[in-house]
Amino acid sequence: MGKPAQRVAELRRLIEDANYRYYVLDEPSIPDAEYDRLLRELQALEAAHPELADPNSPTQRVGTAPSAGFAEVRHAVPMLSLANAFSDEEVAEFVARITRETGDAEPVFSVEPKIDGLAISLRYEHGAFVRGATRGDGATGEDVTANLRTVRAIPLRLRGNAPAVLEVRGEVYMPKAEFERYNAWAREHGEKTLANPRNGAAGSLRQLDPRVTAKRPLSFFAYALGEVEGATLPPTHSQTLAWLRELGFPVCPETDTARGLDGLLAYYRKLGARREALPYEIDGAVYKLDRYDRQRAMGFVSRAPRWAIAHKYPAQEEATVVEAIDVQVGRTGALTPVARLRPVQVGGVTVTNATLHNADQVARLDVRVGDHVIVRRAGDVIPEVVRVIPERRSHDAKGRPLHPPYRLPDKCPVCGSAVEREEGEVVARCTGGLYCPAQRVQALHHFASRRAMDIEGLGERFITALVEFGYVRTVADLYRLTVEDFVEMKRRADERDGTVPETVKAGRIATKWAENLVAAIDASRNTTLERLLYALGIRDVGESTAKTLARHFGALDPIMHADEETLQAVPDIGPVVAARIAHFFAEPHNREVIAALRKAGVHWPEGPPRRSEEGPLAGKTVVLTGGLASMTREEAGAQLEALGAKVSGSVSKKTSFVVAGEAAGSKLAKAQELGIEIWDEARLLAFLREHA
Ligand code: 9MJ
Repeated sequence: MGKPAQRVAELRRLIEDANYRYYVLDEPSIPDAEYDRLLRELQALEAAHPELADPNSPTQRVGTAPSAGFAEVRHAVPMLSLANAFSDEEVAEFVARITRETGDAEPVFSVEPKIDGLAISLRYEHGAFVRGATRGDGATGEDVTANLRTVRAIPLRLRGNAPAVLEVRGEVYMPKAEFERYNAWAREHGEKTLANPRNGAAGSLRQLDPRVTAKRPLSFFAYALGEVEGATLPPTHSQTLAWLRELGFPVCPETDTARGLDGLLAYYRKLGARREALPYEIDGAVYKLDRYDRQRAMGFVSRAPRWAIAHKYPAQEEATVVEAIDVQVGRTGALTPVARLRPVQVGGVTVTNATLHNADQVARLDVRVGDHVIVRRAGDVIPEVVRVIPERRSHDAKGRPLHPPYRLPDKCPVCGSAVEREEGEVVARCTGGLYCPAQRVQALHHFASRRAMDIEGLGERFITALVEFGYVRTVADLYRLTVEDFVEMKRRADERDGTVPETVKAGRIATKWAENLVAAIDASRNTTLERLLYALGIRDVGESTAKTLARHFGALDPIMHADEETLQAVPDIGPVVAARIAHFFAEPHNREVIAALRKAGVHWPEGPPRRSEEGPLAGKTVVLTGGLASMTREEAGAQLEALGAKVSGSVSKKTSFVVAGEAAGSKLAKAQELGIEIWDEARLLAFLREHA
């Protein structure tokens, strides 16, 4: 063997070993970066030496070229299905039957979670993975070898002494977290969501393009054998599972053994209590008579063994009827359509509402009032409608659906302000901003924050209480609050939370904090236009845009009256932000809040517009980096802006010059690399003096 061949073999072993430690032992051995490095080295070597290619190389897990379809595979040993038990009584009958027929008073069982995925069979010859197939009808399945190679939990080579032929059966599944992640991504990108992790696994394995499967985060647990040649099996199923683990197959860690009916029911309850916390979805517990000689004694009925049973948990999906579709408005103004349901038990909990996520999802599902739907509740995720049962939709005499397709309202159901949804955005939002009660806490919190109106001491806890008890509706109401209001608000909040302070119990009421708050609110009356603009919380109007607007227009009224075109003419304001600003000020509720702020005495200096076309630095973009001795960077920036410059935080080809102070780092290096003019502090000071 030449050197590359040796290294290739070594890399494959190292990578498969890391997979084994990660997926089977659950003890990651090397950092992801190291794993990626080994894989890249192997890829490079295989590319340079095509004669070393191997379909079972870990590099093949990224997926091969698409195929036209799946070949049929006949299972040498049929794949079994399990009989179900839906009650303790049915399990008791199962155990009694076994005791009666085997004479075993307290039989031992292998007890396993019933993983909700897709059953598959994996065939290994002399330790190498040669074929993988779906269960199909149990006798014949589909050849999905290329897709299964992409599932990292499935070993491509077995460890240790592998038999001549080994078929291993188990479940391919999509972990819950990956399922949620996938759906969040799909909703954001307008793609079809997966109904449940099981469909996620099934759909992924049915991809004709293995490269698509490779991107789906599937995993695998082994739980049964098919054909075996050249090995002597241990006498029990649980020992077989231990052997499979040694060979490199992940076995579900919740798997155990239990004795007699009591043992089975105790396992069922313990596993049920952990069901929601498990990282994969299960729909029951499986009990398998552990001893193979006893299994043979029990035999089969049709394709189901008489020595095993699946004890089901309450389903996580149920059918019910949509009685209405409402809209909830979140703290950021996002509108979420919610289905009001005919109450239904799902997984042991009564569900009356289910989220429809957003307008796109409603359109994709085509959910209408009156529809029969499947709702799903799993773990701590809010219940959701996963599909409509179309054949149960009601129609009128002419065969038309009784209800039209659902449309989101164009007015906010909470405050009546306009609803807008931007191009390319899935979320529709209320434009009520400051006025909308649903958005009050968030709007007030932002308004009071340090870089906005800077009301010291007015934190989220107080704001929430002020809103909940009705002391403030809009930001303007803050300016009417008295010391007495605050003291009373705090007393009510403490009473409600059961946290009455010792001082109050002792008959003393602290008021200093309230006086300080009222003083802080009063001080915030004296502000600047840019702070006010930022404080209003117009979406995408951050401090920098607020400053640009304030400088460009000089006063609030011209901004409030500017149309989108005028706003777009301002440097750095694009069409999206221009539209947001125009819509904000077009909303009568927002104008009322501004009028109320003025009336409450909030004021700011206004001046003539200062277009950046004016001044010696008009049209120049400047970056400040490093420390200056004579002033702060912010002060230097303000002086440069006063001369017409635009101050930016990052160096690019568009940068006119960089002011570099002490210990300037990467920005200076980048400027040097791009050949951009660099000023030291002395040059800056000279320039400022000259143009003062
Ligand atoms: C699942 N789905 O987790 C079996 N299964 O055994 C377990 N399925 C099974 N065992 C024989 N843990 C036929 C099916």
